[in-house]
Amino acid sequence: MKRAILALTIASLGAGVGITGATPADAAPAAYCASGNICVYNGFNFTGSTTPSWKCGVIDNIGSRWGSDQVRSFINNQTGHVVATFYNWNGSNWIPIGYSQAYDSRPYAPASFYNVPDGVDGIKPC
Ligand SMILES: [Ca+2]
Repeated sequence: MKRAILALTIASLGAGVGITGATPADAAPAAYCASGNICVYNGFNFTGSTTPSWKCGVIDNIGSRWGSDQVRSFINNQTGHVVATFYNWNGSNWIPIGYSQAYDSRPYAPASFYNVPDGVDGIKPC
């Protein structure tokens, strides 16, 4: 039991160091999203870690590489006023839960996108 508590404490300390000890290389430029992409962030105001999606007609499973239910802000920097669709994976199907028409920049994503199991797991950029 003592060992388990110690391991938990070390893990917690490690997480704290990761948050407070970010190097310049870890810090993404604020609100940068390359043209043609929709970029989601796990922090509000385009902070935290980010991942881009860009392939039209394909649901990009961001949950598999970046995480699920944590889209707190996003920038849709695509062209031509295309509409991106945000999806939740309900265990057997992709369910659309939100849309964004380019250009669109949301420092605060809808509350239904994060911290809930039905939050965003995938994005079809266009
Ligand atoms: Ca989800």
